[in-house]
Parts: sequence; C-alpha cells; structure tokens
Amino acid sequence: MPVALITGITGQDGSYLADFLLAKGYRVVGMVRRSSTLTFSRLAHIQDEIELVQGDLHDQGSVVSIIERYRPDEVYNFAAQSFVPMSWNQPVLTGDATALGVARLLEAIRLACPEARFYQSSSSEMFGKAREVPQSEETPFYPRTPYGVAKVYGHWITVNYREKHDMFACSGILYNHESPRRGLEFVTRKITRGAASIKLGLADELRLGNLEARRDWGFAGDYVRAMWLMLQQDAPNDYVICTGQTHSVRDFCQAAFDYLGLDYRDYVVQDQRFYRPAEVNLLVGDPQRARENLGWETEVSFEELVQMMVNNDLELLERKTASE
Ligand code: G4F
Repeated sequence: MPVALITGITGQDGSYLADFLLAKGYRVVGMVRRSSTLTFSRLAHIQDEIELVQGDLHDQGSVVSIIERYRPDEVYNFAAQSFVPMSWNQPVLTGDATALGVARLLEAIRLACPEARFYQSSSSEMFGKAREVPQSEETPFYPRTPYGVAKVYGHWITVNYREKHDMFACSGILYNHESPRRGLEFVTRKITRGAASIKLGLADELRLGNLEARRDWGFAGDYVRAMWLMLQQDAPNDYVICTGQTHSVRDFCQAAFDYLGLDYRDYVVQDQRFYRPAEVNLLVGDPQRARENLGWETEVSFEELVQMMVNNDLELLERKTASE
C-alpha cells in the first residue's frame, strides 16, 4: 500500500486529495498543527480512514521525525498561509510558513527519505502583474504581495532541490480552484454563500471589493488529480494547472445570482474595505503542458462549478435554519 503524507490536510485541497488517494488505495497520513481552533469538518466523512499526526512546518525536528516514521512514497505540501490579503498584515509569518516551510520539508525529505516524491503547491499569484497573457511555465514571475513572494521562494527551492539533490520534486502552478469546501473568506464562496443567504431571506445585500478582477477559476476536485499525475511521471517537472478561461468577479456574481433567479445588481454593493492595495487584475493560464504530458483535462465547467457551490450553500443554510 503506497503511503502519502499530506501537509495542510484540513484545507480544501488536502481534503479532496485525501478522498482521491483513499480511492486509489493509498495509506493517507495528514500532518496537522496543534491549535485550539482546528477544524476537521472537511475530513469528517473520512476520519476513520486517514491517520493524523501532529507536526508543524515551523519546527524542523517535528517534520524530520514524521518523515522518518512514515517513510512516505509521496509528500504533498499544502501547508501555507493562503489568504492573499492577510499576507500584508502578517508578511513575516507568511514568509516563514509559505516560503521557509517548503525548505524545511524538502530538507526533512532529503535527510530522512530522499526517494520520496514531492509535490509543492505553487500559485498563479507568482505571476502577479503578469508579464504575458496567458501565462505558461516559462512566464517570468512578478509577485505583488508577500504571499506571492513567499510562493516564488517555495517554487524555486523545489526546483533547486530537484536539480541539486536529484530529488523527484514537482511544482504545480495552480490557478484559483474552488469548491463547496472553499473557505468563506475567498470571493467565490463569499458570493455563493451571500447569494444563497439573500435567496432564503437571511440577508439583503452582499458587500464585495473589485468586481472587475479576472481569474481563471476551476474545480478543486479536478486539480488534485493533476497533482497526483505529476508524481506518477517518469521524470519530475513543473506544470501550470488551469482551465485557460478567464471570468471577472462580476461574471461570477451574475452566474450565481442568475442561477437563483435574482439580479446581482439589486444586491451587490462595492465596498472599499474589500479592495486590495496592490491588485492582481488578470490571471489566465495556458494548460498545454499538463494536457500533453499528463493527459489532464478539467471535467467541471465554470457554470457547473458555480451551481455546485450555490446548491451546497443553499443546502447548508436550509439545514442550519431548520435546526435553529
Ligand atoms: O478569492 P480571492 O481571495 O483569491 P486570490 O487572491 O486570487 O487567491 C487565491 O488564488 C490563488 C491562486 O491564484 C491562491 F494562491 C491563493 O491561495 C488563493 O487560493 O480573490 C479573488 C479576486 C481578487 O482579485 C479580489 O480583489 O476577487 C477580488 N475580490 C473582490 N471582492 C474579493 C472580494 N476577494 C475577496 N477575498 N473578498 C471580496 O470581498
């Protein structure tokens, strides 16, 4: 039974990847930090099938001992401070976890289990003020936030361990990927939760920031399949993972409210509080390498994604109000 270690398993991607790997017959081990507010809600349905172990990317020794103990075949790194605007409030913490955390994990693998295959979650935020449209694996980075800067470090340290230490280390440059398990602070989930609340009479407006920002939004369940495929290849490489299509925040609002028979213009209020100091205006990727080398394609369209998220939020809110 192959063993996979997932850091950040309590998040959206960690939970989808755990589902995927369990279905493939893996033994799944999740590294979790000790915290008084940890939420395991995304893992409730598989809690008896996975193993959780306490460790922290801030603590080199804890990571080394976990790698020594489980000797994983594959390691997937999702642990990070992943909310972009927060990185302006906590730039040092973001750098420590999102950048240096990758070096600590790679170092632990090099010391304790160098044959393990490694996946690093890189981000399209590294392209930031994008130098070209669409972006590919060859596009130069121009990060615009402490988060983006930290991700650039994580990306390059992964490439360097691959080249210097001959490790099987891959970096997936993932564009925004969403799902019903997305955190409520991200714009897609904020919109679907807000639209569902309005539909049920629980709210009468939705306050957002910049409606003109454009993103390449895909379904997280499709994206974890690409990560696994990267680690099954003969040779390690870096891959842009995206749909190749771009939509604005306004488009997302329109699709979500339309689906509920509402006009978003009656409810969405633009609020300066949610604007960003250094906005990334347009991100759209070119998935050609992933298509050709991995045979990877997305299965869920933009409209299906929006509807899946709206349906989930309607159901959650209906259940919540029924139990109150
Ligand atoms: O949903 P967002 O917060 O995602 P963002 O910043 O693009 O980052 C996400 O994707 C990255 C991959 O490119 C990941 F690396 C990262 O960890 C995260 O998963 O914001 C999307 C856009 C932004 O342009 C933002 O200005 O939506 C705009 N926006 C407009 N109103 C808003 C809001 N974003 C949020 N979070 N809240 C708003 O009210």
